[in-house]
Amino acid sequence: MAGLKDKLYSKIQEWRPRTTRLLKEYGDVKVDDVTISQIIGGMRDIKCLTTDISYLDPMEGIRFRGFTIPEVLEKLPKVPGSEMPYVEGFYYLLLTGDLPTDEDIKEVASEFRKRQEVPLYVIDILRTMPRDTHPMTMLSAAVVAMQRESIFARDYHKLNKMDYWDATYEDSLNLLAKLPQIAAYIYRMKYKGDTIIYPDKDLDMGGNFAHMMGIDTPYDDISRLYFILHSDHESGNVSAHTGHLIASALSDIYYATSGMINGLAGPLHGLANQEVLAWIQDVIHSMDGKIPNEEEMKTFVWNTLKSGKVIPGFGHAVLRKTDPRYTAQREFCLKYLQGDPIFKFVDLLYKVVPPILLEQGKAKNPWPNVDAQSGVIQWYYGVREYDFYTVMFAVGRALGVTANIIWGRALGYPLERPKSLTTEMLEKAAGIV
Ligand code: CMX
Repeated sequence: MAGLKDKLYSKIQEWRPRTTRLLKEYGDVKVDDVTISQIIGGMRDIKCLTTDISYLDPMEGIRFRGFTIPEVLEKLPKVPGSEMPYVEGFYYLLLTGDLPTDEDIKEVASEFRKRQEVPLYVIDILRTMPRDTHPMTMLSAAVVAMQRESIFARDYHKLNKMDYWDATYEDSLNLLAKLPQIAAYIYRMKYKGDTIIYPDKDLDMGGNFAHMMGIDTPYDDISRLYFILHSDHESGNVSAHTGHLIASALSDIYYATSGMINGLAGPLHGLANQEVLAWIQDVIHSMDGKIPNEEEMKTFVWNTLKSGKVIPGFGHAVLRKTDPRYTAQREFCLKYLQGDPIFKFVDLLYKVVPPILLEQGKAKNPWPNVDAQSGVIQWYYGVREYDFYTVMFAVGRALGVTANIIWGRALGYPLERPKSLTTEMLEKAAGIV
């Protein structure tokens, strides 16, 4: 058994009694009340999921295994000559809760390298799809097509429940190793005249992705940062929760990840990063290429709101302050993108949008989220096909979703099955019928 898997197994064994004890001895302890507005309103804030991979505080933002984003970026070992950590080391942290050594990272990188060859039939499927198919549809189709590779599905009838996590771990590593290549393949096939760049087995995950995209440094660091920042945001968001829900039926990692990708593809979730750039381009287009000044920008924001649309990249279901994933990317922009017109535009939005959302009085959180800033960096480094942005979000999100599913299986989380009530039952509960 390899080092990471050994370590993971010993962590699982340590953890299992905690979950068992909570369930057996304290199963009746009440954690939350549920109101009608929560039932009708998308289950906001109901405390009914558990994960140890990440925790989202409304004011502080995300912590991965207890570490804030600045801590993760500072403490994880860096790729030599780069400012950003290895994605491989970050995955080690998500899985085990421990910071990896250089040796640990080498081992994860070598596992990914061994497993990175994409089956030819996946390429055939992608090539058969009409080229104007959305890249998220292509990614989702590629992932679900690989379901036949699932070790968990193949061995399910032979497996002991206590060992489900092991086959799920194998499936996860097999899938994660291939995702950057599938994503870059979609990009080069769809937008770069089919000029495919094959992987360089000597590079780390982020470096290899940049290489296969055909974009020079510091795009390798951007890719590392991007995959890390987008990896996990607790379990309740649409993509993470979809992955968890599908996996709870003991569907394998391929089914769960494909479903996760479909949830991420919605404009209120991951697709917002594409929407931000599309919205900015619309504004610039309607100004004949000129960047609007502050007053003009305010008018555009109000016009968008008055037309009944949301301002993409702003607001959040949990956060109540500026998203630290936004801040981490903004810091990168301040260093590398000073003077870039689109960055100036986004910066102006940061100034203009929150007071307008506050004045409008609807959004509970007027501050920017991760999607407000990520497209700008991609645009600057030449990825101007903004419908591709969510694909990179999905590659990152797969790190968190798979880590959660492996742990869910290890701790024996059951089928998810909340209870529904009828409208009349709610009216009765409210005492109005
Ligand atoms: N622009 C305009 N109105 C907004 C808004 C925004 N950016 N954010 C919230 N609102 C509105 C909501 O549409 C809602 O209006 P109605 O009462 O008319 O339905 C009201 O304010 C209250 O919403 P909320 O409780 O503050 O926010 P939700 O939890 O319902 O939704 C989110 C959260 C992210 C979907 C919402 O803020 C939004 O639509 N933002 C823009 C899209 C976006 O950037 N999504 C990406 C989020 C990060 C990610 O998942 O990738």
